[in-house]
Amino acid sequence: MAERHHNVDIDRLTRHYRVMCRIRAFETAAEQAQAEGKVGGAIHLSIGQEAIAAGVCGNLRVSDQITTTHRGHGHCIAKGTDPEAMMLELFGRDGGTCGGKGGSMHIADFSVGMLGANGVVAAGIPIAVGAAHGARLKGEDKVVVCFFGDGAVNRGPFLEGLNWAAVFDLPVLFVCEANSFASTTRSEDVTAGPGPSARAESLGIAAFDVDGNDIVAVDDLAGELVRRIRAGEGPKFVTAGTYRLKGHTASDPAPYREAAEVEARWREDPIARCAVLLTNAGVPDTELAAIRSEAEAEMAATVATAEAAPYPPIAHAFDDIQDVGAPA
Ligand SMILES: Cc1ncc(C[n+]2csc(CCOP(=O)(O)OP(=O)(O)O)c2C)c(N)n1
Repeated sequence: MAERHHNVDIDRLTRHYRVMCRIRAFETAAEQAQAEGKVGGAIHLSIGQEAIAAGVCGNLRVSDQITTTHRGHGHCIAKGTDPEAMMLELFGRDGGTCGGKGGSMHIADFSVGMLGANGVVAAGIPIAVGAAHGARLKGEDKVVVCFFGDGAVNRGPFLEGLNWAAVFDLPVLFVCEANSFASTTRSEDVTAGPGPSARAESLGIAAFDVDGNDIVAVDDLAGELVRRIRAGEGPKFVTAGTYRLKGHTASDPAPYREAAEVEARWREDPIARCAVLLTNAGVPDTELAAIRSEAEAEMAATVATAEAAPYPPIAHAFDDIQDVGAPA
């Protein structure tokens, strides 16, 4: 496979490779655990989209913040959330990121600036903008990254959030993961006009398109935009082209698309492309294989821990729940 990058920073790219392999291994382990009936509820896999999470979050500080979606495992791991706490959460066990009461779509870890996954499409957008506005009011030096899918651009909060960020010049990087699908629908069939970036530009937000399966391109662009946002240039927008290699949920066989299409897109697997770059730069295959097997062992251990862990104590069932009072 021909790759166009030659001046590779091997250490940096190896770090990205490791992050991507850890995301892939976590999701493969979670997929397997769900197939075995060990994980309840829907899980949405970001397999094939790992370069966006790794390339963007690799440019953030722990004090920076992100919001993500129902398809958020990769963003959590790339931002530094502990995969063991995530797996405990998927299994509904004590010690999970939300005490085992939230599941895959509600993983949150404020300790590393992960403000939350969100099952409501586009709902993370105003949360990210609000976090950025809060940081501005408190005088904090913080960049907030908002990840969402190409289906989210057709919901109202997209317009509201982008408009607010532009009006107040807030430090937000919007990252649209254009994986070609919104559930069982092709995004292009339900999206008017030239696409997500044009919508951002119509509000005066500088927007950039990038190959989201090219880790070096994502890293370079995110690095530049995070620097510019931190320097006070206001919000920026990225449309990262990618492809959802798995079904909408882990249990969706995706009969609405041809197997040949999916097979062709597997040839653009961002992890395999990254491995080619590292190999061409002289990194031995044994080193890459070791990174992959370490990631697999790490995630297998999280499954073992989760299976053995207790469920949350019944006494905590009503903890962390908003008390809105009894109905009148
Ligand atoms: C407000 C709202 N409408 C509909 C749904 C059902 N739903 C869940 S995921 C999804 C598709 C989202 O597509 P996209 O934003 O592109 O993200 P992707 O799943 O591709 O990562 C839909 C319609 C929802 N969760 N929330």
